[in-house]
Amino acid sequence: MKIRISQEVAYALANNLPVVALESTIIAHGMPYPQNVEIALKVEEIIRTNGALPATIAIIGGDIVVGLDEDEIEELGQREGVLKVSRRDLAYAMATKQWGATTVAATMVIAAKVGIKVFVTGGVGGVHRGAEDTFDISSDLEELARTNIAVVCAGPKAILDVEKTLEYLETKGVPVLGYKTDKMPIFYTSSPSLKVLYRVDSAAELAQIVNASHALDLQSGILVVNPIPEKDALPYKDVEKVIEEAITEMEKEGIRGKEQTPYLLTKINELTKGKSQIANEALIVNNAKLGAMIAKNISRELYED
Ligand code: PSU
Ligand code: MN
Repeated sequence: MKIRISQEVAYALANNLPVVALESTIIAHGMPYPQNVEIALKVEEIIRTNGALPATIAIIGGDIVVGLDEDEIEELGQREGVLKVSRRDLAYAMATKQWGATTVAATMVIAAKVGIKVFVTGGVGGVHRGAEDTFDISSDLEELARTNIAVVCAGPKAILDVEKTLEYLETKGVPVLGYKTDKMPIFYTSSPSLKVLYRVDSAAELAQIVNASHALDLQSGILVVNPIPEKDALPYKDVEKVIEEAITEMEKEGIRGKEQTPYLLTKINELTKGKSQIANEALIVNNAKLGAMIAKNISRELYED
């Protein structure tokens, strides 16, 4: 039972070079094979070409691995029975020597432990629609409240109750920073009515905010929301209709708990005839670029100070 950090990531961390953490639930449970592996590798490459080092995080035979290699990503993408690991599942997955794909929450825990300050994903979990009855609130939100790392995403997933998600983040003291936008991005699209907390127009400024948060030892995270590029976005009304249909189906089938998010993402992909998957790919690539730029600016400041 151990944490294995790849050689290049360990070197980069020891020398304050820019590193960007990546989650693995999106690989094992969020996208179909083989697109999941293609996208995971593409995202890594984009982070490299933008001057940072990617560190995909997962659990392999009980070991926490920071910086999966290509073969490991490939296996994670097609292996059966990979556990979806959030914070609560970490110790169990390690002790029972499982393969586990880490959610945003679990990836934040590990990334922060090894000293990574920037983490890129597609969309974060949040307060589910109907949470007033089900209490279904992703532990991603709780993790943002307790772990200091900047999470770059395209907003909360559109399947959620975004307004309640923002209220929750406000209560927990988590800033929601819009990259070059005032409007709240919600994954495949933007909210017509909800706003971000602050608009920030450069990666350099985002890096300063991350550094200030560490200087203060705030012990809570930062959510950077980066809108999907306009050309790849799906219209809000269409997305809403499809989501409502998918949720109705999910309720009919009695899907609950941690299965809900993977179920909905797959269903929406079916209902949009693959368009949501294409949007998902576009937004994560876009987030990877921004994450690398922020990480680079963080290292630069550390050197100059
Ligand atoms: N966004 C995606 N695909 C995903 C997820 C988010 O496009 O697979 C995953 C993330 O790993 C996130 C998790 O942490 O879904 C949230 O699951 P839940 O709602 O059960 O907490
Ligand atoms: Mn849940």
